[in-house]
Amino acid sequence: MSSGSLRALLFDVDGTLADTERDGHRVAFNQAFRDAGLDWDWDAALYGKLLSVTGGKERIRFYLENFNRDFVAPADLDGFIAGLHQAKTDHYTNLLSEGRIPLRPGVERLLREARKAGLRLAIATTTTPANVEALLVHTTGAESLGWFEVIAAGDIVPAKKPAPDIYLYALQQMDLESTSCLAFEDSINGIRASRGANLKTIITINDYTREDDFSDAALVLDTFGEPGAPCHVLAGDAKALNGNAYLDVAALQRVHQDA
Ligand code: XBP
Ligand code: MG
Repeated sequence: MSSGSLRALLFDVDGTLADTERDGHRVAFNQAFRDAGLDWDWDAALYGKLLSVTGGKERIRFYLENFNRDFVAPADLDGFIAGLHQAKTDHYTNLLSEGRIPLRPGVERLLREARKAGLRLAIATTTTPANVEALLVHTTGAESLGWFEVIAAGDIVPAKKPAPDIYLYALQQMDLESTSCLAFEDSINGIRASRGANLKTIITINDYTREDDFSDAALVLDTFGEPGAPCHVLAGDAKALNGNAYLDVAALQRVHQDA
């Protein structure tokens, strides 16, 4: 099924590179609501429901339409949501600058190994570009922004995940066929997007996504794993890990080659 060798890796950000949603984005949304004098409070359980919609502005609108229908919206609803979302982005990037959200286990190791092996790297995410930059700068350092040939993020495509557009955009920018790449995702909306772009996909689950349907994934893991902090294969062929308890470039090549 794969054509030739593995050439590039395309990474989702939220939930995949870092566990950002419950203690990052959610907290920042609530801070922005309080700043605006709103009594809205998205607890961890409600936020899980709101995650069915990707994109922060889209998520606020979904909340109003489904969970807060009594709210009397201002005439300029788009402008109101955009203002709230800008405040949320400011709070979120501040949280990241305090070093509150680390990368998930094995992420930095795998990125470094992939670079050494000559694999090309890209990001394909629905989150705002400033959020991706802040996460990278405050974890792997400013220099790591340059590790990614393309950072495809936010409103750069109008249709967010589960639409495949953000992946198609990244592939087009890199002038690559989907069959020479692997995607890394953590959620049902994410894998719909990556598979919609015909990308073989490796999943790492998190608390919000462990019940999602990942039957279309090449491999489902709890984390990328580290030597000394083993990962567990939840679905797919455990032989892909070559006897290790972590994902490395050899394992990626094996997943990519498998029909
Ligand atoms: C991430 C998202 C984003 C973030 C919030 O989804 O849905 O909306 O939760 O970011 P994925 P913004 O991991 O599938 O890309 O508020 O900047 O939109
Ligand atoms: Mg995600």
